[in-house]
Amino acid sequence: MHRALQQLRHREERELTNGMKFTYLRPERSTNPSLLVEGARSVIVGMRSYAYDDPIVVNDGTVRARIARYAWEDHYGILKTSLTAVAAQLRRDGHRATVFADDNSIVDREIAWLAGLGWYGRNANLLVPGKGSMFVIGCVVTTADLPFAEEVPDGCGTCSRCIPACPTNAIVESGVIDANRCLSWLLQKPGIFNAEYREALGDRIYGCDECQVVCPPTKKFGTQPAPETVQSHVNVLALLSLSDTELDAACDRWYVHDRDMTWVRRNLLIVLGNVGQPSHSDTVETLRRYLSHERPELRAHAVWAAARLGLSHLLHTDDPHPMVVTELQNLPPLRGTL
Ligand code: B12
Ligand code: SF4
Ligand code: SF4
Repeated sequence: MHRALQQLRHREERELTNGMKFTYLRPERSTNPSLLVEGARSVIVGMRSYAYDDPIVVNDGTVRARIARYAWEDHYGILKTSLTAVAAQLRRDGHRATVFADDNSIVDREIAWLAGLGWYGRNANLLVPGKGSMFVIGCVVTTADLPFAEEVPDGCGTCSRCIPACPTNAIVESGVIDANRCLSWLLQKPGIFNAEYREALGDRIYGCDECQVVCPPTKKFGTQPAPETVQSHVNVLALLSLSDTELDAACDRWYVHDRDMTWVRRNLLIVLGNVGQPSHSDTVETLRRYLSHERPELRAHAVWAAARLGLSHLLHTDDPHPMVVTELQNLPPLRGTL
């Protein structure tokens, strides 16, 4: 995994990581499976498809926010259960075996690439030939001696559709994402959401699928009907009215920094500014509440949302907090689609 280690360091040097920790926290460890399991000889990689068709969503006038497909259900949990069965069998056969899936212990795509499961797309995702990239990845690191896999050749060819399709131009080179711009990271990063990318966020509340939904090999293959239990959208105003405990339970599958619900509320306020309706009394009441919220980060994003919806008369122009003052001095233009 020498290439992955080099890339992790290189991206830090180029300031493309924007505070991400994940596999960047301990690069030597996340690129060396033998540090995870003593005497490791092989890694078995498993992938689970999340390429569901769009579920039917009835337009009942509620303000909805979109969840990226990988989070429509607990794909990691399901994958881990399967890999745990593989690990249990390896242990019965006398080997050591430990399961890892999206837990930052190992660079999952690189291990899947080494296992011959796919190629790296220009959108940085690992694509399975004939099935595309909508897969989550997990693995079992084991002391069992298993045969080497063969490398899958590049399948992008002359295509480069994902690059201009990214709403924030975050694909800065083939296979390289700038986390300063990637909406998927900006939604997870704590603090003020960079104003430059708030409009581009649209109605996304968790993750972003744009560079995958335009990808011909991903679009063309591998779709399957979504089970009725998946959650593809959330109700913005309903979530904004919940207590922290209720909101935490409503988004328990999402990665939220320190489980601090401020960041989920912040994202919901931006979506409200992007797709909410100023004529709805619920929208006005919600913004009123957040413009007086005790957290200045939330007052700041409520200022942005209210101004974008043409509700500037709600603003407290005398709010002294520097975060809010900055927003008041840089109000966005009225949303074009009102
Ligand atoms: C940090 C992280 C993120 C960050 C940064 C993503 C990034 N591309 O760097 C953020 C939060 C933005 C993110 C977003 C997403 N992520 Co993410 N993320 C991770 C995490 C935790 C670590 C990734 C990592 O270590 N990157 C390090 C860099 C160095 O690796 P890389 O970007 O893949 O770089 C490789 C290529 O550049 C390649 N390469 C080198 N030279 C060249 C040259 C060419 C020409 C090419 C094409 C490639 C290439 O080699 C590098 C590695 O050696 C992993 C889980 C894990 N533990 O690994 C999940 C993971 C990568 N994410 C995943 C998913 C599903 C997503 C999203 C689709 C979720 C969403 N819908 O929003 C998006 C996709 C964004 C994108 N286009 O990459 C899956 C990917 C599955 C797959 N099929 O590829 C993973 C593996 C989680 C999992 N276990 O399933 N993610
Ligand atoms: S996930 Fe979205 S923002 Fe990030 S690179 Fe892909 S299209 Fe761009
Ligand atoms: S859109 Fe084209 S270039 Fe981008 S990952 Fe898919 S096949 Fe590769």
